[in-house]
Amino acid sequence: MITLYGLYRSRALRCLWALEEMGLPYRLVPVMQAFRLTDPAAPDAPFNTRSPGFLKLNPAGSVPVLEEDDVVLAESLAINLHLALRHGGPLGAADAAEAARLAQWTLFAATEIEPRSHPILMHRVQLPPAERSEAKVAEAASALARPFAVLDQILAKGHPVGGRFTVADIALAETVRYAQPAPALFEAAPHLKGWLAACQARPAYRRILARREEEPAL
Ligand SMILES: N[C@@H](CCC(=O)N[C@@H](CS)C(=O)NCC(=O)O)C(=O)O
Repeated sequence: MITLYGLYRSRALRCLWALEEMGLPYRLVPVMQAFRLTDPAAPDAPFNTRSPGFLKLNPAGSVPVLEEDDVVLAESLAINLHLALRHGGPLGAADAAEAARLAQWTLFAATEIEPRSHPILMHRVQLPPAERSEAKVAEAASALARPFAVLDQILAKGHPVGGRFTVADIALAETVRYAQPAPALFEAAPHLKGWLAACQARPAYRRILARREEEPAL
C-alpha cells in the first residue's frame, strides 16, 4: 500500500494527481505545514512538518513524502518519477531514451519554471496583502519569458515526451500553474496556454481539485 504524507493544498497535489492518473490505491496522511501554525511544538498542535515523527521520514521537514514498502521518498517530482518507474504504464517511460526525457522535463520544471512561477503565486495570491510585492511579480514574470517561449515551441508539437500524457506533463503543468495569476504570460504563449487548459481538464485532475476544495481551510 502506498502512503502519501501531505495536504491537497501543498506540493503533494502533483503526486496525488499522478496517483489518480495511474489508478493506484493509496492513503493520504495529513501533515500540516509548520509555517501555518503559531506553535508547531505545542502539545495540541496537529501532526506537522516539524513533528519529530515526521522529521524521521523527511529530515528536510517538507511535504510530500511517499512511503511504499522499502521506499521512503521526499521531493514531489522525484516521487512522481518513482511512481512512473514502478507503476506508470503510459505515464512512465517506454525505454531508456524516454526515461531520460522524463527526467529532462521534470528537471526543467523544477529548475527553470518553479523558482520563477512560485513567487507569482505568492505575491499575487498567497501572501497577506501587506506583504505582496508587484516588483517581485514583474521580476519573476520577466525571468519566465524565456522558459515559457521554449515550452510554447515544444508544446506546439504536442506532449513533451512520447506524444502522450506522462509525468513530465504533470511536473510542467503543476509548476506552470503557479504563474496563472499573471495571465499576460499565457497570452504570449498560446500553445502553452492551450496545453495547460487540456491538462487541467483531465478527469483525474478535476477529482483531485474537488477533494482539495473539501479539505478544511487552514
Ligand atoms: N522541493 C520540495 C518542496 C517541498 C515544500 O516546500 N513543501 C512545502 C509545502 S508545499 C512544505 O512542506 N513546507 C513546510 C514548512 O516549510 O514547514 C518538493 O517539491 O517536494
